[in-house]
Amino acid sequence: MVTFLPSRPGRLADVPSFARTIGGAESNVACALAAAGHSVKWVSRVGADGFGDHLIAAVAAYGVDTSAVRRDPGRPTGIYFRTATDRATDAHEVLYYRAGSAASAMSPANVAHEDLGAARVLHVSGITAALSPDCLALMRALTAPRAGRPLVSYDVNHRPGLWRDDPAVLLELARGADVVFVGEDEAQDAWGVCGGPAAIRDALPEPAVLVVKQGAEGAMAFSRFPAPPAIEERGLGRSPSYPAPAPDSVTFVPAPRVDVVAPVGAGDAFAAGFLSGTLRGLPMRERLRHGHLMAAAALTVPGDLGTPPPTAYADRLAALGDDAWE
Ligand code: KDG
Repeated sequence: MVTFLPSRPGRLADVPSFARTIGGAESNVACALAAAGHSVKWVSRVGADGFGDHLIAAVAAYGVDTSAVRRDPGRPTGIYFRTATDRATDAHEVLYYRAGSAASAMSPANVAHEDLGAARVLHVSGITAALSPDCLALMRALTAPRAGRPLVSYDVNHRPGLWRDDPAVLLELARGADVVFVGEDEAQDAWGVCGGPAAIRDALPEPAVLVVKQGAEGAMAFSRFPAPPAIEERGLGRSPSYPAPAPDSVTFVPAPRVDVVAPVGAGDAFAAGFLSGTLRGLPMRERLRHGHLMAAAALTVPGDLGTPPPTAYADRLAALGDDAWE
């Protein structure tokens, strides 16, 4: 999506002008992963309009392969406006113009398996499921078990402003994924699951890896694999031969303290850092730390995309002892 950021704080009704930039959960993850040196392809649909040109060029400038982004001459590129985050209440206003957008017409019929290529990881977001019945069907197809499937990573991303149906479908989709990211607050809002990370894991035992984000506190990962790198080394996406549930290993990593400018995009950055660590076969603690470091970069800028520390420096921070990290 093209994103419009306000020129000054205040209510949507009072902000006089907005600056154009880019946003959208999946493209944010793609840009952050490409910035971290990974080979990334973004699969989407945008309008055959100037905003679509801008979006493709801006995402490509991060090093993302945009060859699987289709142009739709009959539908516009999705856009949205948002206000600055009120630091006292953590609230901001969002105004979406994406009903009938090119992306909302994505479906199992127009997203080709070839577009996914030989990817090791496929990252999807619950936001897409909210856009239209066709998009929900696509999400169901992508998270369905099949032989040879890439590792499917899924960020729940509950956006109450987009849901007309019951967001419980976000839980159904999560059950089909291999790696799931969910905020403790969104599990409560969308599914009514209270009681913290352990209660969320009880409600969602299927994914091999479940990462529960606890805001400024940190994040907790539940992993069914005692040696997490085995997941991607074996190329293990959910298939009919998916391994039987095993006891979890549980890893908590506190988040570094930062002066938050805007929280939007931080979850995407966290997912990118975690997936980068996953693709590199790092231990779980370091995957979570890379997630936090990328999220910190996004939290401290007004837009969705921050500038994370260079990988070599982030690796040194991620390998610190617990006392130094905290
Ligand atoms: O995660 C960031 C996204 O929320 C933002 O870029 C816009 O995709 C978006 C949405 O629907 O909220």
